[in-house]
Amino acid sequence: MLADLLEFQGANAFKIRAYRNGARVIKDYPDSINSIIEEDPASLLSIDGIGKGVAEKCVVLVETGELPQINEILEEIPRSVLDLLRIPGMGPKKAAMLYRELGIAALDQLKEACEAGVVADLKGFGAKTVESILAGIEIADAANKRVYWAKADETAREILDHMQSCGEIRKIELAGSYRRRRETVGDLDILVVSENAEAVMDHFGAYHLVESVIGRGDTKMSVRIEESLQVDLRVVPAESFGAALQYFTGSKDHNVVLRGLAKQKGLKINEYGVFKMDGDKETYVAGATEEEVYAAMELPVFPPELREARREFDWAAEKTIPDLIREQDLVGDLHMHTTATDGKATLEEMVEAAQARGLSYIAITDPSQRVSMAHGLDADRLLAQWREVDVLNEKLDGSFRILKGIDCDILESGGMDLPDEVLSQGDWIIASVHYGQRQSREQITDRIVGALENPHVHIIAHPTGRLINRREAYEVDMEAVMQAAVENGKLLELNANPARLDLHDVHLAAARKYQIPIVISSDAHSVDGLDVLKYGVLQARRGGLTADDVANTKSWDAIESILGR
Ligand code: DGT
Ligand code: CA
Ligand code: CA
Repeated sequence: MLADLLEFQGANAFKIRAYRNGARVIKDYPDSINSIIEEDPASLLSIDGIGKGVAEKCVVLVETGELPQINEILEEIPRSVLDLLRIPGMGPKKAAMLYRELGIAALDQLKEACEAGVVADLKGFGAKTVESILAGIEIADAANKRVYWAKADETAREILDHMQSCGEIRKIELAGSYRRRRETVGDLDILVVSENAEAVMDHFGAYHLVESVIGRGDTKMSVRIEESLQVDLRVVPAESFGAALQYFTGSKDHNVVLRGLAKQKGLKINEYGVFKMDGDKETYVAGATEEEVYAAMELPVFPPELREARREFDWAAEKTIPDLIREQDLVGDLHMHTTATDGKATLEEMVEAAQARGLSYIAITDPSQRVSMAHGLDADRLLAQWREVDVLNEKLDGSFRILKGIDCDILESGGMDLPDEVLSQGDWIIASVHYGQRQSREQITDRIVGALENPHVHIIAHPTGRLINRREAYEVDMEAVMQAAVENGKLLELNANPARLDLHDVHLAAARKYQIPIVISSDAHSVDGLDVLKYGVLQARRGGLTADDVANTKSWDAIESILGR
């Protein structure tokens, strides 16, 4: 990155080449630069292709996590110019020209300029170049995006499936943010134990979705697969497998804390193992399994979802690591649409599908009239649907329960989209913000708090309104919302849709502290839509929630008593 920025600025060509070579050497070097620097920074110089300047910068970077020189350059030019360099065929020189001549510093500006025809007039650009830039922007855009965990999971399973047919693999495991169940994944990290790394890497490269091989060394290989997801594969020795799994699962912050704790104990921990330090002498004490690695540190094996250096080390010290909720704990689903509005399945079909999935109750919650795009329900249509529900419940005769619900819009001006005397006849009233998302923090907070104070409302759905990779959350004072939920005995939703997962982990942890019951909901718009509940459970685990913290692990009767009925 430094090399690119320097070239962008027009610095000395030798200097640029030194940094670029250095970066490549480090990337391909079999040992991690971190551990080399930890042991003996001077030995960096013995690596071919690394000179004094590069070595010094490596030490600063590893020790402080940043480079002053990069920070200085970034004060002069916006960081977004680096996105331009992700366009295939766009080098720093061309990017610099776009920046100097046209003030273009970001992908969307470049796209506009190309479409307006001003780029084609630049020296050395022309119509053909513009065409390939436009195609390249699409690719760069996609590469910028982290993929939804659900999507990464599909890919991960397919790759594992493919790798099963390689006879040379003794162990295989996915690490990284994928294993921590983060809502989005930057790249996949696979670890393998094998006596034959070459065969494993050949097999990996032969996977049919591999678009290109980014790099291949003796034990490490990176590929790009369809739609730009990168997958890193590392072959590690059996005695280091647990240490590598721990290290590459991360998070980085979790590992930083862990290394500090190791030092205090006279130990060293890295991707090869846990070592007892005695002066210069180090003795391997653990590394084959993750259990053994954490045990050597006198720590429990943290569920990967908790490894973000938030509360997990405190919990370990207090022996209060929460017993995290599991998918099979959920017994009901309290948010879904039907063909009455924009859903694809009828009320009956949703009931059958929920029964087939082992649930014992659902709430039918089509959107209210203000949500005109979804053909939302007015009072008459809603009451008609609720009569249908009564009839169906009669037929089900207690074997399954359908709750009369609605996802009622919280109006832009505040207040609910349907009158109280209608809402009071329902079993389960959701309130949520669909419009006016650009209002001030104060306005939106007031609207939501107002809904929580309405005696007929039970829960706020997708409380921050974010759509991952597509739309930022609206401005809202979540603490005020949580306080209002506590004061009024209301619940909050964790929407399990992979694009929402809202509330997020930090909010969920806060809700747990406030003892606000969370409901994990599918917000299904079809029968298949019910299957997303599992992603909500993973997000709940990241927030440290137990089954007891989540209302729809309990019977409907128990939820009624939470609601004070
Ligand atoms: P991602 O891929 O951006 O969604 O996030 P991760 O967490 O999978 O990050 P990634 O793929 O860069 O690296 C995987 C893990 O390897 C990371 O969680 C922790 C570990 N790791 C990588 N680089 C470093 C590092 O420089 N220092 C430390 N302590 N750990 C690192
Ligand atoms: Ca990763
Ligand atoms: Ca990686």
